[in-house]
Amino acid sequence: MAVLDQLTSQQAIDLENKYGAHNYHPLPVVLSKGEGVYVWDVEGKKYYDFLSAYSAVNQGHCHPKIVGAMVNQAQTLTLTSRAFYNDMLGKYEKFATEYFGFDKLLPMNTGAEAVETALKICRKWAYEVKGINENEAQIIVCKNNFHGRTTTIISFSNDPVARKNFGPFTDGFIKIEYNNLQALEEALENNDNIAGFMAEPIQGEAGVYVPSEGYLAAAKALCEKHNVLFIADEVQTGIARTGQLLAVNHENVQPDILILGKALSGGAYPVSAVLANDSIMNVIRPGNHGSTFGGNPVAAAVAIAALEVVKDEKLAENAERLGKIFREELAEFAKENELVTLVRGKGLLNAVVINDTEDSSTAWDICMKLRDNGLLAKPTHGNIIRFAPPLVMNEEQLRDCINIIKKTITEFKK
Ligand code: IF1
Repeated sequence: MAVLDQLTSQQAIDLENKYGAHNYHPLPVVLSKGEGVYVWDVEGKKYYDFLSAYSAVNQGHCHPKIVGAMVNQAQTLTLTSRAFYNDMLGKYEKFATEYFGFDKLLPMNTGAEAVETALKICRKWAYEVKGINENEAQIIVCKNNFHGRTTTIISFSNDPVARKNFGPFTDGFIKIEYNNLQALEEALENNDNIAGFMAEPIQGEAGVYVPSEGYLAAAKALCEKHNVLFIADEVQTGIARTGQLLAVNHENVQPDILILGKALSGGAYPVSAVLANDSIMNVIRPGNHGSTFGGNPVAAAVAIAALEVVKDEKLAENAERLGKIFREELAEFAKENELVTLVRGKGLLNAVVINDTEDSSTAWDICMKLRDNGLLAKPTHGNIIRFAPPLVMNEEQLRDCINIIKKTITEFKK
């Protein structure tokens, strides 16, 4: 078999099983083409993509403007490293800082790298600006968080599968209950070593947990009261996914540090970023931090195009409108179907809770039937199915998908 020979789905799966690390358990479907809200498997079957690569493909698969920008830059200059300047990075930094309303941007590649970068900036600010004694800074995080897979990030995870046998772990983190302002206040009171509070505006992996109205604004106010930085991890909730450009915009909250990734590139290329104002970002000086690919010309060109698409095509407004239809329809359906407990979410980041135990295979089995019926989705934890289509979906397509979901669950036999 020549390396680029056409494969059957089973051949592709067998190759991955034999030659690839088993760090995932994918749904058994082998995709070979994507366009807008659709993907096709190697046998040519067409599906609606209702995961959007975990909200990285908000602008739809292979968006022509984003791919065009990527191809054009890739044929011109791909990578200089930051040992030299390049003509794209400054343009991107100006564009993106004005787009999100911050003084500066530190460019990275993956979400986890951006989270790690934000934690480093927060700690350095704590020592050099707030005046906490070196190596004593504490950062508050939320239980059931998901911020990535590095050793420091899993140090403050409580997911045993993500943590076991990866120790020893990084110190300096305090875990509190999500959506609990009293817990945050207690953690902040009588502790002068708190540098920051990092949270997902909606906990995605935990099962699309939307906090109470006002939680984010109150949390930011508590951080201000205690001279602590509020760090918003918008890697999954950002870039119009929840019906606003950023999920924090629902409460008019401007975080002290903003973390972006995933759809910052529309899923075309690894692009992430950390944004902050000068009083915070200027603690970073030459030699403190970096990355070979961080801020490369292709990432810059792709991110500018991806962000322009969000505004040009009014993706936040579309997500807000279609998300409401999705939740209304599925909530109505839940009343008449005992398999669906509830639906929750914001914009087009939604989840359906299946009426079975966490360790049951029901949610997975439903996703397998959804696949057979031409819609791809995957459970987050146990009995929760995340539904997150590209934000370019139109109402007709959404209603077609709602019908597929209803039909599949109605016909489902455990
Ligand atoms: C996997 C989860 C989602 C994220 C938030 C940072 C990162 C992520 C809020 C790190 C990444 C991805 C990672 C991917 C599956 C997916 C995921 F299921 F893992 F939790 F979306 F919910 N902050 N989330 O959601 O960004 O380094 O991956 O670019 O690791 O299985 P990354």
